[in-house]
Amino acid sequence: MIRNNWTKEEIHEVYQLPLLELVYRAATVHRKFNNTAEVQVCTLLSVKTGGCSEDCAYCPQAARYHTGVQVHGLLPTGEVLEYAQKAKDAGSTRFCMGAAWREVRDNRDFDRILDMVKGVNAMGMEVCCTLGMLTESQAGKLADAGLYAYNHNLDTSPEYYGEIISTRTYDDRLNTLERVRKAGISVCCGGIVGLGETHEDRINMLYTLCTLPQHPGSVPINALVRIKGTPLENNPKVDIWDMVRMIATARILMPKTMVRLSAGRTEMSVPEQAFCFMAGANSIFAGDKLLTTANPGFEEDNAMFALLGLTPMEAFKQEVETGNSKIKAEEVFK
Ligand code: SAM
Ligand code: DTB
Ligand code: SF4
Repeated sequence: MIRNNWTKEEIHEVYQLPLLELVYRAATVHRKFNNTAEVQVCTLLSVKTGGCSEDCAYCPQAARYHTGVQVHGLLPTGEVLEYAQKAKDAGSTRFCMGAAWREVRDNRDFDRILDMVKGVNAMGMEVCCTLGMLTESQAGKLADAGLYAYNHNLDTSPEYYGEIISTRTYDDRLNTLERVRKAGISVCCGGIVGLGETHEDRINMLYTLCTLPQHPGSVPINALVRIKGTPLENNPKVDIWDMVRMIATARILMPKTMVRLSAGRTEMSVPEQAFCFMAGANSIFAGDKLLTTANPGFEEDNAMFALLGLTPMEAFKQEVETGNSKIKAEEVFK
């Protein structure tokens, strides 16, 4: 059963189960609702990097921290589409374009983003963007251009949010998510483990996600990538078992959601990642770069998939199965 009336007490009970019992239960839910052999492979590209006005304490792209990130304006459309084609050729079925913006502005850069969305969509990939806050009209324009998903993370609990970001509020984030959902775009929304939050904060973030009007289509679980120059540079490395616990709980609460083992994989061994897949993760970012930091390359991941008996998921599978898509099955399989 897919539920969005979970209580905090129920979530707490799941989250605090003995680890192996939790993983067993999550793996059972995963087998019931999904093909566990399949993992969605997404590629990210930072189309506009650095110089961001926000103060997100984890982020290498915030202008106020000195992180050495190479700042650049919006990339030319041709360059982006070339990169998308390479990602497709390497086996990715979702392409996500990120911009270091607080919010989208109605200007020529946005028109160019719409062209990029059209171009990637025409390649038959699921196209995703993460561009900061959106108005209702901007969400509509992105949907019309063929945007499949929009990534906008809550990052942490409502209670802890103010410790991490002061230049916008949790409600700002929720409002954008609502606009995305209303425009008929799949919501991609998750968070980060390792910001200095408590277990209660993690539970409260999961509570917010699984009690949204509809579960997000995907929930990225990022391990903090510690960036020199940011306020969180000296945080302790995220414990793998904290990642496993978070992924397993997300899987139980949101059985059909794509749970993405996101940032932090370069610091995880293959056995550690295998535990995350066992606990219900069924999506990764592939390619040797996330937005600005390193990620395992395609070859390394292909070897891991071969070893673990995993195969890349085809595009638009989730929507075809759930039948609530603008995209018809015939179009997908032709
Ligand atoms: N500027 C837009 C925004 O904030 O929504 C889009 C890009 S922003 C970089 C996308 C997400 O990347 C953030 O919400 C955060 O969850 C994740 N992220 C950024 N830096 C990270 C880090 N050092 N470690 C883990 N995740 C990070
Ligand atoms: C998400 O949850 N993680 C991705 C994607 N959505 C945009 C970004 C991770 C960024 C890690 C730090 C960097 O490479 O800049
Ligand atoms: Fe800017 Fe997004 Fe980084 Fe925050 S997370 S500083 S909004 S790029």
